[in-house]
Amino acid sequence: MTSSASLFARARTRIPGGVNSPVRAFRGVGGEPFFVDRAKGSRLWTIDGRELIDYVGTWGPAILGHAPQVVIDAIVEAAKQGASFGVPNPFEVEMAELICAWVPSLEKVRMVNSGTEATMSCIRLARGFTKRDKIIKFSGCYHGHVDSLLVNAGSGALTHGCPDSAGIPYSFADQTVVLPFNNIETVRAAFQQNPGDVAAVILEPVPANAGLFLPRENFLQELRALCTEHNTVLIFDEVMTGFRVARGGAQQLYGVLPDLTALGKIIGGGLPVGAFGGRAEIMDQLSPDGAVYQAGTLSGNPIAMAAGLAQLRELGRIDGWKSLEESGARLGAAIGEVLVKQQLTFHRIGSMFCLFFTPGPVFDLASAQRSDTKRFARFFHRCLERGLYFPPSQFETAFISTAHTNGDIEDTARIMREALR
Ligand code: KE4
Repeated sequence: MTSSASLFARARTRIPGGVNSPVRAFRGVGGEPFFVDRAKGSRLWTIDGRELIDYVGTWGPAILGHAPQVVIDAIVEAAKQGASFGVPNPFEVEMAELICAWVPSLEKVRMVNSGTEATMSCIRLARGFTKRDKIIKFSGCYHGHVDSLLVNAGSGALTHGCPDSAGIPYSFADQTVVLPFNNIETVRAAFQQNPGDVAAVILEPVPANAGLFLPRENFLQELRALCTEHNTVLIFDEVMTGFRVARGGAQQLYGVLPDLTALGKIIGGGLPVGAFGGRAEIMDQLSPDGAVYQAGTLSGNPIAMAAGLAQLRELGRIDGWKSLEESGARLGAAIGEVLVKQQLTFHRIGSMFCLFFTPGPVFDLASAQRSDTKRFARFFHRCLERGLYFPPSQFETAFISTAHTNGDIEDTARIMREALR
């Protein structure tokens, strides 16, 4: 009988760490990962026969829950026409038109195959457009495994205690200025110290890879003003928040328009998709019209486009953001009392939430790192034993889907209270 344990032993023989992405290895919470047999709606079933209420949602894409019928049907229909063409296909045009219609700052967009490719392309494009080299990012923000951005990163890089990854030439890291999030004075100073040299400022408008914390009042607005003043490209990494916190993402919610936006996760309906877009004046610098090269064999893949279109259209049809906010508020209310008693910090925006094991306040990486990660690990495993699957790290964010029922939310709150005893 195949078990998660036997599969993981085999995996470790042929896959580094036994996983294809580090955070899945449970290093932040101890123990070994389980293997999934199948998933539907708010549920995962492990190959060991366990049923779990899932709050990882494949790290964001499963906003309608797992295997929504509209997405499965779209994948099957598209696959019958062919898996990949390397030739323009109609789905690419429909996806570009939908994304530009929904995301306020996007005049043009290009499809890629991951969030990492999206942010990497934004950086190169900003440097090509401005003919400058320096990049400003914020500690704790994670933008995928891009060489110039894996500097004081969040997510797995943080959990594994190697914020500055091996293999990154100092000359790359040297071009990246890392500042504390929510501190506009340090940004102002960085511009003064690098006059006319900053190509871009990149950030998660709502950082969710060091746990979840929110931009302080006017922080995003002041960043926007500084970038405009210095002719620097403002890049919002909305790989996580795009189509999640609002139809138009965080830029719609906060009313701040970046020059470029990186997208991913939800737009693939579970298939590998990323995208980046923004002002036409900048996007038109891309090959074949412009001098900034960027390419991809599977970019705009028809099956991935069909899946993403089906997911986004369904999300719009049901106004998913309204029910996601209601579910998130219901969960927050149901656990509010125990959080106060135990002096824990619960952050939520729409259907994204994080429970920090610290009294708080949490507003940047340093304050997030005051969390008691051992207490988090104990909480994580107590929840898992009781059928709840949260992200296996204090420095990640949980996701509610439209498939999570009121019953799921009530069960979740009950189990969380038990696990916190
Ligand atoms: P991908 O290359 O993993 O598709 O996207 C990278 C990325 C970029 N920007 C933001 C804001 C992101 O959150 C991510 C990826 N998020 C992590 C979860 N924190 C993906 C999970 C993983 O690395 O396995």
